[in-house]
Amino acid sequence: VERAKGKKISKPIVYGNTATPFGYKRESDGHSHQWTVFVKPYHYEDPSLYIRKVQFKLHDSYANPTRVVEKPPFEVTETGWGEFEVQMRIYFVDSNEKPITAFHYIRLFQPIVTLPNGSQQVVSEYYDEIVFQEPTMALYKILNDT
Ligand code: SLL
Repeated sequence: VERAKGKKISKPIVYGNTATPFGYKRESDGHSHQWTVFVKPYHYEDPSLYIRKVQFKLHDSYANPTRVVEKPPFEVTETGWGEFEVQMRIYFVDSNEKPITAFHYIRLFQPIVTLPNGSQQVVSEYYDEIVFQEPTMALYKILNDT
């Protein structure tokens, strides 16, 4: 395949989780929080132009811990009682690009952020960039247009 020689394109992303406490511990399973773990573009753009799917690997205490999300938003919402590390494997539309793996430690208790409407939420998120070194010409065009 033809590659964009000497070119490199970065896609800014944000990954992390939000969480909200129920305010009590549920009798049936001991769960105390609802949370969402996500990977999203930092800029306003359609990530499905270059991301094919994201596989989230949850803690083994979850039923079906491997969750595959094939369209945006690339996120998983669950309930639970404990914090743990999620593995996120990002697969690209261009099959010449190897999947990349990122890890995020799901936070349920800290840090608390106050939203503009006054409500509070736990938010733990990180900025990162996916760097495509000498992408194929096809991908180079797509990335430059998004
Ligand atoms: C650890 N931090 O690393 C602990 C484990 C597990 C979290 C935390 C609920 C699972 C379920 C849940 O919150 N698990 O009931 O489905 O060992």
